[in-house]
Amino acid sequence: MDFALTQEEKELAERAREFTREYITPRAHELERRNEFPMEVVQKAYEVGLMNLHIPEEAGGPGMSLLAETLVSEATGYGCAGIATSIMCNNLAFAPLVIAATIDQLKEYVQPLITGKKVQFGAFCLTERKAGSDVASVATTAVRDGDEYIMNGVKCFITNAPQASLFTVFASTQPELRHKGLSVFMVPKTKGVKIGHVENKMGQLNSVQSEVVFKDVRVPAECLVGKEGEGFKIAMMTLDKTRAGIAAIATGVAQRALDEAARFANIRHQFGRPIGKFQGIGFMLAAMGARASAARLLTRYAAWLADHNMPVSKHSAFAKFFASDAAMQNAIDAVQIMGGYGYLTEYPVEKLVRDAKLLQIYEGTNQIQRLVAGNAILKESVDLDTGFHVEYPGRDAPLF
Ligand code: COS
Repeated sequence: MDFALTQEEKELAERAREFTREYITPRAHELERRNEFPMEVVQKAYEVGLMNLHIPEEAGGPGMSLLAETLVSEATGYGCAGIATSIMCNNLAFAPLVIAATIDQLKEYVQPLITGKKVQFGAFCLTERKAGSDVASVATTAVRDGDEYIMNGVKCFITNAPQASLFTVFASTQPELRHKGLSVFMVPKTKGVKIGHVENKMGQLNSVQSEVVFKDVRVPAECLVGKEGEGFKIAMMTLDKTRAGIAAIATGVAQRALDEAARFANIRHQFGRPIGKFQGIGFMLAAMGARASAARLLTRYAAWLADHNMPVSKHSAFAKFFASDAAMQNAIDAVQIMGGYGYLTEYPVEKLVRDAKLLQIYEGTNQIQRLVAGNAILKESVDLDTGFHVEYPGRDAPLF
């Protein structure tokens, strides 16, 4: 595998890093204290071309790769995981549409949102109070009525919902069929769509999550994406791709924790020398560096597999759980290395701990990722007599 980035990817990554240095890192703490959606920063990210990268050219987007998106998410995640989530969330909202909508649907419903002067938002509405990990338990319904569907239900923990003008909603068209009865709809903000309770969180305060209430919403039948009953598979195919984006934000957090800890370990003197010169600290820095690098490699490999239309479930699960665990561990280690200073809110690392925790939870808990990866490994298991894979989904996929 060639690890070199293309010229376009290098330029994009540099633009994202510059943007982060100028607009995110210096303001992340101050914005966090306001505890509101960081609209000016996200608007700027939109203006400099860091959003909606995967929308195909035929629908007005740049048609870039998943790898390109991960470069932006790592760079912005380095500055602030919450702001990175706010910037990245359109990727999640629009991914099911890029996967399963027709070009005409994309042109009509997505293109106007990504080509204006003002940034606009989509929101991915899957989770409900009683349907988190267990997607098949979605209770929101969409009942066909002539050339419309009538939608009822309540979604929760929906990122960017208060800002959104288009909702990608997973609803049951045949509840008795459980996962085979789920369908996906594009729902513009219209009569009957209301924002409910806005969540108060421990971290990622620069991103906003809320309930979305659908009460007798009349959704035109043309807003059904794919066919009735395809919603569960579309959700899984979406998450297979977007989890690399979370892994990328996590890589940014893991790297930031390392950089802050290393800087401190160089300048903080105790017992007549920089504390980094003590093996106890040096070994911690080494492990933190290895974690950040491994997280980056797993993330880019997952994105590369998806970009080459190869099976990606297992590797996006690896990337998501490994990178977010790395972010969490590195953040905790950075606080430890910085001692009392690490625990103070005027230093950046306590925020990394609070932000990293959510990375282990959203877009599928790390336990769900291990379940997905474990199941994939069982399916690929090798017949010890012949040496052939029993059921290997990607014979052409290069081994990592
Ligand atoms: N791509 C395509 N199809 C997939 C798939 C994938 N990655 N994963 C599963 N499917 C298909 C299966 O092949 C199966 O198809 P059939 O019914 O035709 O046989 C169907 O989907 C059901 O699969 P499975 O039995 O594995 O589903 P489970 O209900 O056991 O759930 C998990 C599987 C737990 C992995 C899934 O529900 C999940 O990812 N949950 C986490 C959801 C999540 O991330 N929530 C966070 C909120 S989103 S921000």
